[in-house]
Amino acid sequence: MRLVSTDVPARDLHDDYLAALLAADSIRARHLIDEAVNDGMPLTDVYLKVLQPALEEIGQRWEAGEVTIAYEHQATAITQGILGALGPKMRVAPTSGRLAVLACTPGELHSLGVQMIGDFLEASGWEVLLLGASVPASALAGLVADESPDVVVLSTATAGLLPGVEESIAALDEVEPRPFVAVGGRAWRSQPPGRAKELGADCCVPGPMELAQTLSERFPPLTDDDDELG
Ligand code: B12
Repeated sequence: MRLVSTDVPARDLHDDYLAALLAADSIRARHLIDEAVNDGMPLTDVYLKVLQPALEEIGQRWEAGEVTIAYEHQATAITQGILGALGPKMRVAPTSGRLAVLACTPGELHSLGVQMIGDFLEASGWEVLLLGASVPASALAGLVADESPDVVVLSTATAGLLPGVEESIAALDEVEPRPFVAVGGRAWRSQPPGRAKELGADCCVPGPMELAQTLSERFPPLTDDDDELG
């Protein structure tokens, strides 16, 4: 994964990509991203400086009544398709021996953020089980009991759905061994510091870079010795 970043081209690409989305020009939108990636733009920049802010801008315009829900839906569908093509380019063979289960909390339909998180973790050598939108707490806990991941990542974008985080963590508390629980997503931006800990989460960081960093420190790659002990 290339981490060197050049802000101006990313800003220009963001503007062009947003214009293509607003013009419902899926061919141009995909072409712009393909070209930037082929020209060597770091995928982390494409994700965090182009795709994510373009969708945020679409959301603001939808909220302001400037674009309809139909334009928001097609912008999301185009971006989801692009993520599907870029994900495999981010991925490296799992090298850490670590497993993460990723899910949106109950009722939460915003699933692109958790998909991005999965791509960043896979780029860091994690094996990822991506469950996607609105995973009921009991079903999540059942899968976690079966798979014994090191980490469960819970994503919540809608502020009104934060009670689902507490419900999910309560269900995970019953699983033995209890996994490390990381929470995040847009809904947390409006929460006071310490709120995530109060709900029982082990960590709450803003974005995928910070999460990958935190988890690589907390869960260093397993060695052959760990296998023998385990
Ligand atoms: C696309 C979209 C939808 C789509 C989602 C489709 C899909 N498959 O995901 C649909 C149409 C379903 C939808 C529905 C709704 N939406 Co909507 N939606 C959006 C929009 C435009 C883009 C979301 C997106 O994909 N962003 C890009 C991703 C990559 O960003 P992200 O989710 O923030 O994720 C990043 C970080 O937050 C972080 N992250 C995410 N998860 C985690 C987890 C961990 C552990 C960590 C560390 C980090 C992390 O990393 C990601 C990458 O950087 C946003 C606008 C916006 N500002 O985001 C509104 C927005 C989120 N939606 C909004 C609303 C109001 C709704 C609805 C309530 C509308 C309605 N009346 O029905 C419903 C709620 C549905 C539900 N129950 O969840 C509001 C939320 C406001 C609020 N205060 O909560 C927003 C902000 C729009 C707005 N400006 O008003 N929406």
